[in-house]
Amino acid sequence: MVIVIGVNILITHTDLDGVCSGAIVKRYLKDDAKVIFSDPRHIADTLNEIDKKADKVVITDISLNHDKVDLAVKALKGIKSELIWVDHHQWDQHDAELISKFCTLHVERSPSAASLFYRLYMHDDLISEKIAEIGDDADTNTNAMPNTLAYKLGISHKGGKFYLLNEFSVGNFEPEMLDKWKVELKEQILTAEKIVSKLSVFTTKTKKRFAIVDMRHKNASGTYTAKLAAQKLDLDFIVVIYNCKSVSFYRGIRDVDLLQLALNHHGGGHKFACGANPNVTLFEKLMCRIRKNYMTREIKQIIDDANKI
Ligand SMILES: [Mn+2]
Repeated sequence: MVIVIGVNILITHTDLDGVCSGAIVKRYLKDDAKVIFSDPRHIADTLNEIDKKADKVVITDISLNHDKVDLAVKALKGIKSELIWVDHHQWDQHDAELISKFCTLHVERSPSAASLFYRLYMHDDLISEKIAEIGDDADTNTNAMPNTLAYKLGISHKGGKFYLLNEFSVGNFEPEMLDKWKVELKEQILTAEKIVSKLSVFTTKTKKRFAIVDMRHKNASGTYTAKLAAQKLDLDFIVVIYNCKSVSFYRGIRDVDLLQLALNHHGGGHKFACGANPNVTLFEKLMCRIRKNYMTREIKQIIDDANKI
């Protein structure tokens, strides 16, 4: 096991809101923090791997999967640090009550975890305000600010998350890499348009229109492609297959509550943007490697369930 040592430790989500949250936390911790990226499935393990005697530990933009609660509690019991956990996803109420016994837990509705942390701890800081604005734009998938999509692309590259978090934390919103990311973004937008032009539209039991977007082996953004599909094809929601173990659901141009579908398949998130973590057997894992569009049993089940929405 790798023990991560630091005076302060900051654990945040792997998406752009996570990067924005982390950048604000870094300012809050006066730049003195070791950064770790994690997610709801791995946070309990992450907590088990950090230095138990760090001064402060701050977690942002990460909810806790229900089946990892015991493991998380076990880790939290051993941590002697001051612990702050700020998140804007939907938590099981009982889980939240339990976890809040071991740390300062803020779970509140907010467009992004970045803006929630900003309001709670950094509301006098102008740079944090600007970072929080990017977090909101990114996590609501509005992408109306000029660089949001380019940032999203940038953090998908190796090292991109650490790089952008550090640049944001010192108030640099046009880092050197940005121009390169913008060029690549143009190509990805063309790819997304091609994918959308080939999609079929399905209709659920209650006459909701949806499409299945298979992003496996494609160089484009799933959220961007989903949004484009919704607009062009008048969709209520979109199912995006990222890989055999990760399927996400996004609201289209009307509101559909998709969270139950995610919860039924080992996932979580928000009502309008959430994800499932389907199980794969050893055989399926192998098949997913051999055949690029292989449909596992649980992914088929997810699509069946989506048809019933
Ligand atoms: Mn978020």
